[in-house]
Amino acid sequence: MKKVVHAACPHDCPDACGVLITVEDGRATRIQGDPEHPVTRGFLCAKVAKYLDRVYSPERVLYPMRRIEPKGPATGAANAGEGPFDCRSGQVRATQNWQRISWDQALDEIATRFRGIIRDFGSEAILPYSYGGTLGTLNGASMDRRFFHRLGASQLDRTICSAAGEAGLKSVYGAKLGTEPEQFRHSRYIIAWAANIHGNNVHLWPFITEARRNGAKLVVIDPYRTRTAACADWYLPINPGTDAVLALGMMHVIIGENLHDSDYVSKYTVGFEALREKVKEYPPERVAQWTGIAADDIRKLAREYATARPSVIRLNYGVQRSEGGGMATRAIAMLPCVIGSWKQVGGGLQMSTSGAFELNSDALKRPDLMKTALGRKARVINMVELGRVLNTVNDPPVKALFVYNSNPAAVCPNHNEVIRGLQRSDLFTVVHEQFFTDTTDYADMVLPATTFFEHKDLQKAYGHYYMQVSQQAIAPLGECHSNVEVFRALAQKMGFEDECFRETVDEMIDAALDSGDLWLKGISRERLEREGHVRLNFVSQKDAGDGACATQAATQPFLPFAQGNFRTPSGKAELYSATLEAEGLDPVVEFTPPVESRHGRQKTGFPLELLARKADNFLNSTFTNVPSVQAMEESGLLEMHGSDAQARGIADGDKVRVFNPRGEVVLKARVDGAVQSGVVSARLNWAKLSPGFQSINALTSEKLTDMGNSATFYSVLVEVELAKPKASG
Ligand SMILES: Nc1nc2c(c(=O)[nH]1)N[C@H]1C(S)=C(S)[C@@H](COP(=O)(O)OP(=O)(O)OC[C@H]3O[C@@H](n4cnc5c(=O)[nH]c(N)nc54)[C@H](O)[C@@H]3O)O[C@H]1N2
Ligand SMILES: Nc1nc2c(c(=O)[nH]1)N[C@H]1C(S)=C(S)[C@@H](COP(=O)(O)OP(=O)(O)OC[C@H]3O[C@@H](n4cnc5c(=O)[nH]c(N)nc54)[C@H](O)[C@@H]3O)O[C@H]1N2
Ligand code: SF4
Ligand SMILES: [Mo]
Repeated sequence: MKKVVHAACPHDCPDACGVLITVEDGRATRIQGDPEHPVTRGFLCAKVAKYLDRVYSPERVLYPMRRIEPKGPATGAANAGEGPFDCRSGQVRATQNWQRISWDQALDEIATRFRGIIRDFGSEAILPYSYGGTLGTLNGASMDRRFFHRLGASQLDRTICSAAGEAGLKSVYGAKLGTEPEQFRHSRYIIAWAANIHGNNVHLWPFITEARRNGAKLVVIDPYRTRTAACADWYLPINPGTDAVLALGMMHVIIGENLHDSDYVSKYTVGFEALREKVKEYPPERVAQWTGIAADDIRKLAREYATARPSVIRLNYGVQRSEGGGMATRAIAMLPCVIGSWKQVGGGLQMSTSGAFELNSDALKRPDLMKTALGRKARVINMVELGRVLNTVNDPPVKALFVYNSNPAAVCPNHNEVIRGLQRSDLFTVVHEQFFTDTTDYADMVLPATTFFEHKDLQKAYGHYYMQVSQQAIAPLGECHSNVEVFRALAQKMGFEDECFRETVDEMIDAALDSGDLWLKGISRERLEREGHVRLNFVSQKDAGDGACATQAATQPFLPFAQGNFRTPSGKAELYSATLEAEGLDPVVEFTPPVESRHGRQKTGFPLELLARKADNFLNSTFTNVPSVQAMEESGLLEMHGSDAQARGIADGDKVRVFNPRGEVVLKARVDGAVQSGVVSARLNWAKLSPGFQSINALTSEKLTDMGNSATFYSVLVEVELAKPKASG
């Protein structure tokens, strides 16, 4: 029997593609993009186009497994330390480490260990650790949260990706809303600001192509010459971590030359006078010294951006992975307010659209259950600081770690400290996973997880405004269970009687959609199941009673801030923020060059700025072990500028040692003009697929951003030298 099932890609990617899965006799035989989806329009990125290889990989975790050898990657691999090696051998090693057990045994053992830890150390000695494995609403954050709230476990502050940018954006707009991708086709001037569109957001590209066909100009601001930069009309390489000052310099020119929109500014913003004073300190000549962008180019950029209307900014999260990332996002977010481009179709800015999906989060996560367990809120642990927390926190120490939807042994900063913590023999670690990752190498128990082919979910997006239901296409492989089912079963083992642990998936989807939010009005599970995707219903409070207006709102371009409607305390775009002031931050914008940048390097003795970037063909550390995807990505490279290579006697293809006080990695030098002098770049991968079992996160730090307590993956100083040839024999 053959059927085609509608699903939605749940990977941590703004596009949230509509997907069609062909199933024949219970086996998925084809994956393709849903041509009906108005944004993702029938194509998939190269990695997900190969998804059958991932679902049916011989390396899937299919059964609960208990560790029988000491923690750590098995050492028997012939070429350990040499990598990358064929990950098939990884599977052989993985099974050697493990003993298959039943689900019942596994859950009993977890419940017993948890009870013992709670008795001896309190429930906050248990720490959940999850992030973006799936962004499905249910499998991302629902039954798991209920479980850990009811348990009274420590709470995890999920800051590893976007918290600084979120804080920066919200400080100006009060909400994570932005320009619809479909509107980019109407733009005349598009700035891709720290936005690797070809790599990370490929479904925006056709809209940009359409705009350019109609004469639009594409400008890219990125310290790395991405594929997007290579295709741009104008590429501006910027010194890492200096974006705030570029935005201030642009506003210096725009306001100084009276190119701002005084009508919009006076109606819908607060603090313009304070901003006008602030930007006086940033003339282009001064900004050029920080950013490495010539003063004349800064003037030209500002003038073009302010006058070629409509102009739009695709700001992505690259800027906010720096020490000053919150303020940089804040400064950039002011630009469309100052020039009033929010008024126009094809104007404004997009960093994230996720704030439009106001689901009933309390019903899904039940934070009230924390009170049942503890009588108060549980302590909060920042996921970025996992290394420090595992090694030093004592009040109480973390005695159990439950990892799902994440691979911290690859993605977390300060890798060596994370590994040191994960190696603790007194730490009980459970990992719910689809594969034997870097993190399962340190697990006491591994539980098999379904992929999105094998479970149903409700799918939001952070790069467009369509809600989808992702249907289950095939039965779970082996004994895989979804996150929802694992935490449901564990709740039962722990004896939690609350009704919410018995809710079905459909009941949870219904509860999620039942938030009373106007933009969700008329969007039911049944309708999503019927139509596949539904655009949010952008009706205003005023129009809500009027059916005709509501229908119109469903098809009209969405202009979130055309008439103000900012969700800040003042209701206006806050160019001056009293909230920031109360937190002791500069209420306008503060620019402090990162300590770990060329401006601080004299103090550290490490001269090169490292961009520890994502790979275009992987998704963080996901897909890195799929051979057909590996074939698309040349791994293990350190990209560097010719002058930096030459100064160190390094030629293209040489093995180099990249190091700083936190760690070292061995990579292959690539001298091809992707970075400016003073900057080097390497890409994320599994540690065990890398030479010496070292993630590039061995070099990154746990230092937090200025706002949002996020990670600083792009504020890293290193030195590079030729790797010593290995002694022969
Ligand atoms: N193919 C692929 N797609 C992905 C991912 C992936 O790993 N691979 N990851 C997904 C995830 S989790 C996320 S959060 C999104 C993120 O997507 P993006 O926000 O695009 O995140 P990054 O790739 O971290 O950074 C974007 C760009 O910012 C640049 N950059 C670094 N530092 C600076 C700086 O100081 N200033 C400026 N102007 N630019 C800088 C980087 O070189 C990079 O090209 O993408 C998602 N999509
Ligand atoms: N150096 C450096 N480090 C980075 C970044 C960077 O740019 N540079 N980017 C950072 C960013 S932006 C992010 S978002 C984080 C991402 O960090 P993570 O969210 O940890 O992302 P992944 O590495 O993709 O790991 C997700 C894991 O979840 C598993 N998984 C997928 N679906 C499910 C499921 O349904 N159930 C369960 N139980 N497991 C599932 C996958 O197999 C995968 O191993 O990494 C951060 N780390
Ligand atoms: S990873 Fe992104 S681009 Fe690729 S299929 Fe998923 S949502 Fe689409
Ligand atoms: Mo991310």
